[in-house]
Amino acid sequence: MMILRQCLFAVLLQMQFCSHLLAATNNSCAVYAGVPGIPGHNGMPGRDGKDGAAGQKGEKGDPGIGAQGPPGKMGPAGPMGPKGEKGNTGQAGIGAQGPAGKTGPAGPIGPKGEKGNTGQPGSPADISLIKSLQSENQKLINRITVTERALDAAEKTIQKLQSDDSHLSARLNAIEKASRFKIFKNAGMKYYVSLGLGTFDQALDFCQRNGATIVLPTTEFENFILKRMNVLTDSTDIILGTTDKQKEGTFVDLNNKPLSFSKWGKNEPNNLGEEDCVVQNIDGYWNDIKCESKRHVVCEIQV
Ligand code: MFB
Ligand code: CA
Repeated sequence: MMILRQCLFAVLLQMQFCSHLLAATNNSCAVYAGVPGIPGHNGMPGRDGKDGAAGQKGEKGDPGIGAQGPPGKMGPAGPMGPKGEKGNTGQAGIGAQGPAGKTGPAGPIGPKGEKGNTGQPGSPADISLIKSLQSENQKLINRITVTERALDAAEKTIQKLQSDDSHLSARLNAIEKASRFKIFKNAGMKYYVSLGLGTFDQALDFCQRNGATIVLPTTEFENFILKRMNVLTDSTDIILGTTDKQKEGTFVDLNNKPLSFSKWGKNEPNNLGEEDCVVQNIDGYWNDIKCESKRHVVCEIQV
């Protein structure tokens, strides 16, 4: 550092000297070149210069020798090779003893044996004992036969009683249901119960809620019993369980089956002003009426 200062100082002095000289020149005296100074020390390294322009492409290098790469993937199986030569015949094997064979068929009947010796003489046969045993045996056979017939009859009786029991239970159940109503009548295997006035739809709902359905006579007898009930209920009409809502003029029961019985009044059904429901008049004949009309509701309970 010290040297640097000294150099700088020398330079400055020189510069000052020169400037005086120059000034003097202008004032007209001759000046000669001085003795060159001592070369200075190298200056500080300059800043890095900008990268130079890219050089020309170099010569191609010799091929490198890289590390051996990993083994490649297993290639696909090659085609089936040609069939090999036939092998030599092996040594004759000695297999384990096989399972016992099946029992063979029966052999032919052997020759007749020699006649046996004569047996000891038996005791004299007790004919009466044999007859008595035979009689007892027959009696037992007869009793067994009678017992079997009795069993068959008992079975049939039991089945009948069971059947009657189920019918009686059903009847009792029906009577219990029917007896909830102020008026009920027995019509063979049905009970008719009176419920008061309502429209067809109300009749459908009332009856179903009581485990029954709207009354529909299927015979003259049932129609007659219902007519008798009509009189009892001082009603003029009883709603029946049939309509032709689905197809005009085709009356079906509540299971959509065609009617097996009907008793239309004169000129009925006449669909007067769209009549799709049916009532039994007090005279027992049927008439189609409007379904929203209110008439007497009677349900039938099937036994
Ligand atoms: C008609 C009948 C109709 C109405 C009307 C009052 O018979 O067909 O259903 O009941 O009377 C005349
Ligand atoms: Ca009518």
